[in-house]
This record gives sequence, structure tokens and C-alpha cells, in this order.
Amino acid sequence: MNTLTAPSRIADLLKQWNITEDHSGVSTGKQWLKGEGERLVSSSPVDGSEIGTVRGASRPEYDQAVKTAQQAFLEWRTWPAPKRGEVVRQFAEELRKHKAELGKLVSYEMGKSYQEGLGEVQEMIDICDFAVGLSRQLHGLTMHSERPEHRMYEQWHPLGPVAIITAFNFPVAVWSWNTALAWVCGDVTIWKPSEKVPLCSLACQAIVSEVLARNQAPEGVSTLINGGREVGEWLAHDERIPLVSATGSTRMGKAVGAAVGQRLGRALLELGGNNAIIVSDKADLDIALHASLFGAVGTAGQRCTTTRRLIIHDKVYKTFTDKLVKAYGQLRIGDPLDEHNHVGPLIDRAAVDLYTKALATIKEQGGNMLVEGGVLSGAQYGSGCYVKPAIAEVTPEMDIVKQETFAPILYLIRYNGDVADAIATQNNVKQGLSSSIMTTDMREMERFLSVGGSDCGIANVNIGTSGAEIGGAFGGEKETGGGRESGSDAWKTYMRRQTNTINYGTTVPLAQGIKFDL
Ligand code: UN1
Repeated sequence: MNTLTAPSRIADLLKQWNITEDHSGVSTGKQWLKGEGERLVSSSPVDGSEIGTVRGASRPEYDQAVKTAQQAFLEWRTWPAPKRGEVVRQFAEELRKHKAELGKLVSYEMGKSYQEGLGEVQEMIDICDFAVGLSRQLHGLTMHSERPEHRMYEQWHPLGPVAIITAFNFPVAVWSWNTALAWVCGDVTIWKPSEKVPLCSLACQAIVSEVLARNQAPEGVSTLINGGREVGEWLAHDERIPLVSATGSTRMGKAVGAAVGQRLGRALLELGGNNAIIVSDKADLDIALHASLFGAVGTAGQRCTTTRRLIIHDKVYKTFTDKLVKAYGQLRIGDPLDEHNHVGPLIDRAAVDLYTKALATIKEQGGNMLVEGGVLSGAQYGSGCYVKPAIAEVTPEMDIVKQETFAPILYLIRYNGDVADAIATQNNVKQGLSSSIMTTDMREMERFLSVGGSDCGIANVNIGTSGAEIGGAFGGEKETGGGRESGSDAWKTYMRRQTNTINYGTTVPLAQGIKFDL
């Protein structure tokens, strides 16, 4: 066994954050509630061992935690934004200190490579740094009033408690995209992590609650509510929570969106993708190869931004796919904490079943396997979660190609003629998260980016579909849910806008020239 994953090392890792083998998963900051609800078992897909159990919230505990958050909001919103930013700056400092350990825990509990675990913590640090600057830039506009001696402007106020529902594939980063912004905006946060990776949430809560306590922030600024699916439902229906930010499957997002919409709350949805790279006949094929490879097999195909489809021009199809198949032959699959490996396990056996079913369906629907998949067996694959990245030649109309299978299965589609055909194929799915074109042709590039081009929230040139930086707004259209998180002006979703008109004159003129004199 790799020394990094020896169970004793993981136990040590958890001890530094006072995480015991059976721990409460419900906390309002320094305070941990009992955890009288569902018990979650955390088992590592790396070696199949049970790491610990986490006790979720009962309904009364949930209500207590939300009440504490509401109370905290009343104080937190009065802190000057740069002072809240200072707390986030200190949180980033702690994350820097804990980067290696937290990255390791992410890798061990979720199964992504250690490099990617570190990258995920770096993403947390980056968004915190972004939020610190933002804390001095929560600007509104001023407008010229049509009325004399009047002034008009807008300002942004905090919203209230923000619920954050996250998925297993990014056990720590997506929470911080939301929290770092929400906190500087003056909101408090309530986190419902994925049932599959609860220990990562405990580590994050341990780290941030120290920082909050050190700064005398009120209890409830960072609330953690582990539990089963019902916790997500409670949050979605809860009128005390003005914004629910949810990352996960389109099925989950539709349910959350409907529940939040029903009570006219605000939902920020970041759901499934079906991301394609167009490989033009004018592409630099080496660049295309590298970008496609990481896009398709990084995180074992379990990113919402994973490259699922390659739409390749006929003229370069053979040359490019030969290179691709050769590269797949060199992939090393195994313990993700061993830095020699490229591909780790899928999250659990249920995910392996979905992968296996998808492979069977591809064949049933007429696909041709260019690189056969399969579940790996043998001592080092004892968890039963390791699978081979597969490549299938398909036609774009096949049903399975239109679905998001959260596994390393890459679909190859041919096009000939104009880039417009490739773009139409790319857009002809229900999801709209990320997209790329590989080309050295300026006209093709601009057409891909123009109004008739990619219909996705992210459209890249000569880089892959995954691995977005935090500085841009992150999210997508259509069934991806329409929300934007992270950089640019995504912060506006976490605040309410108020328009103010002030009359400093001595009369009351009405807008639109209306006369109403007595
Ligand atoms: C996700 O898979 O839910 O762009 C988020 C990326 C990462 C985030 C992915 N920065 O691939």
C-alpha cells in the first residue's frame, strides 16, 4: 500500500481537525450538535475501507441550526464588507497551511488524483483571494434622474442565509466558491454536502470555524448540515432561505428549482453538462490531443465539465484518433494518491454500474468501441471502483450520446464540410455547460464564439472543456440550469439590489411629466 493512503495516516490526518471515527455532521461553527438524524458512512473508493461515520441532522436540529444562522445574519450583515473580507483572507491563509492535508483527504475520500485534490484546494484559495478584493468593490451604479434636484442610485444589500448543496465530485471547492462570495456580501451560509464525502465537509468546517471564532464572528455564519436527501428538500422548501445554490444532476436541480420557484425564492443551479470539443481540420493536433485527454479522463470523467464528445473533421479523423487511442494505451489507472497514476476510481459501485450499463447501451444502439472499457480486478483494484476509460465511435442521434454518464466514456463523432455543421451537432443536446474548438483558423474561431456559435456558458479555444479558472463566471445554459457562480459579477446573485431616488428639492415633480396638483 502506498504510504500516503495507509489508514493510520488518514486517521492522523483527521485527528488534527478533531474528527473522530464517529462524528456529528451538524455544526453552526464552534458548536457541534448531536447529529440525531441519518448516519452517513464514508468509505474510500481508493481501497474500499470505511473511513468513518458521520451523524446527520434530525428535523429539530435542522430547525435549530437555521435559527442560529438567521440570528447570525442580523449581526454579520452589519460588519463592514472589508472587515468580512479580512476574515475570508485569514481563511485563505489557513487553507494555504492545510493545502497538502486537505488535498490528501479529498483524494482519499473522493478518489480524484492527489494533484487534482491539491488543485481543488488551490481553487478554494483563489476564490478567497478574489472575494477579499471584491469586499471593497460591491459597487452599485448612479443614474441621472429625469427630475430636477433628484438623485438616483442603486445599492446592493445582503440577502440572508444562503443554502449551498454540493456534489461529491468537488467536495470542497464548490462550497467555497459560494461561501467566499456569500460571506463578503454579508450573507451567512448553510452547507448540505454530498452524502458520499462527508468527512471533507467536517475538515472545512473545522478550519473555518477557528477563523470565525478568532474574529469574534457570531455563531452561525458558517453552518454545516450533513444528512440524507431530505436535508436538501428541507432547504429547498424553507422560506427562511432566500437563495439556494445547488450543484449536481439535472434531475436534482429540477426538483430543487421547482421547490424554490414555488415559494418564489432564488435558485442558482449548476447542473449536468455534455461538453464537446470540435477538432477542426485546421487544429494543432498535439494541442487537441492533450486538451482532450485531460478533459475526458481527468477526475475519471466525473466533472460536470468533463469532455464527453469529440466532433472531429473527416480530414484529420484517422490521424487524430490513432494518436488518441495510443495515448489511452499509456494511461495508468490506480491509487490516485500515487502520483504516477493518471486515473483513479469512480466514486462508488453504483457509479461503476452506471458506467457498465452505458457501455452495453452504446453497443445496443450501434456504437463501435474503439477503446474497450471494463471494470478492473485484482488486489490493487479491491474497492471494485476502478474502470478503464473507454472510447466509442457513435452517431450524434444516439440516445446515450445525449445523456450525461458520469464516467470516463468518450464519444467520437465525425463531421465533414463546414464548422457550422460541427457547431450544430455540438449544440444539439439538452445540456449547455462547456465547449471548445481546436483550430488555428481565425474565422472558424470567431464563428464558434459568435451569436450563432456555441450555445454553452463556457466556450474555449485551443484548451479543453474542464479546468476553468475562478475569475470567470462559471455555469451554463439549458438543462445546466442557467446559474453563474465564482468570478466576474456572479456575486450579484448573493445580494439584493435596491434602487434609491432622493429628492433634495422643495417640490414633488412626478416622473413621466404627470401632473397631480391640488
Ligand atoms: C464541477 O465539476 O462541478 O472547470 C466543477 C472545472 C472546475 C470546476 C468543475 N474548475 O472543471
